[in-house]
Amino acid sequence: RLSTERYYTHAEIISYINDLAVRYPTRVFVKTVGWSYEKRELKTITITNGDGRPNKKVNFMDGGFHAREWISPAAVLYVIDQLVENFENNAELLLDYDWVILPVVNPDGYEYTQTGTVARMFRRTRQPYKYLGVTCHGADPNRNFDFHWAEEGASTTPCTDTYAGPTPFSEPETIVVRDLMHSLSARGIMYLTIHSYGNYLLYPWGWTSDLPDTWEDLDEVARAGADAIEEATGTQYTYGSSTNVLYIAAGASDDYGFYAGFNVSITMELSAGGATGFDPPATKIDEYVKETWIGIRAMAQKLLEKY
Ligand code: 0X9
Ligand code: ZN
Repeated sequence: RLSTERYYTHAEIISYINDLAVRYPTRVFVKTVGWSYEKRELKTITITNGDGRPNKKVNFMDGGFHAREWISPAAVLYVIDQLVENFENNAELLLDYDWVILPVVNPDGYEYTQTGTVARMFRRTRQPYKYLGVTCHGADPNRNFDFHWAEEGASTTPCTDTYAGPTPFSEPETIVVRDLMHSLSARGIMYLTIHSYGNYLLYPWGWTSDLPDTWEDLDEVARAGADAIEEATGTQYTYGSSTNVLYIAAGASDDYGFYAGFNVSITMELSAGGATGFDPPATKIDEYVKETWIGIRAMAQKLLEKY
């Protein structure tokens, strides 16, 4: 069973989902969907109720966009654990919906931050870029999507944290997410991307302060998540459009997923911890992933009513 007492390496995460697919062959399927710049495997786990009905509606979730946000893959793994190992208590979430989950979008960055204290706060991918004679690694994968790319809240200078990349989709990792989105969006209900930190539930748009036509539906889903978490734990989540409650930033995956056709698109920013906010001690994992699941479960329940 999944451990919430320590952070997993990328190799352990891959083994964990492979093992679930072997143990639950009728309900769980894994698929290699691409490779990172440094040739690490990008692998999805699809969770179903095993009834074999094809082309159900789908929720697509990912984690590990930003290298230093270790609580994100941990929380995504806990969602997987609940949907698979605690299936009896969550069967209604899987009756008419499949879940497709990519636990680590940026494994090169995730592994790099595990190499020492200098690397610990690294955010981007690891593809090298030359700038003024020096080599810096990576673009911000959450500024690299081709929707109002680099228009707002992004940098065009390599070596900066929010570097949008030399071109949209310059990073192999964001191409993989884009292609998954387009392959799923015809039946896509929710795109949910897990980040840290700040306790936010953010919906489009992030490239403009304008709200989408369906913003009241997005607000209702986000509010369901925030209310459930506060009621269960007391932790307060702020919800609203990315631009209006956090900051403007174009080229992010949430806006792209919504543009690609998912009814609902949410960035969830989890609880802070440690010295920087991005480094909760391992003793906090269990508490944080459980409060996250309460919110995700409540949002998924709300979707069943609405879509
Ligand atoms: O800036 C980001 O990419 C996200 N925050 S983080 O601290 N995890 O880096 C927020 C993204 C919100 N979405 C948009 N602005 N589109
Ligand atoms: Zn992030």
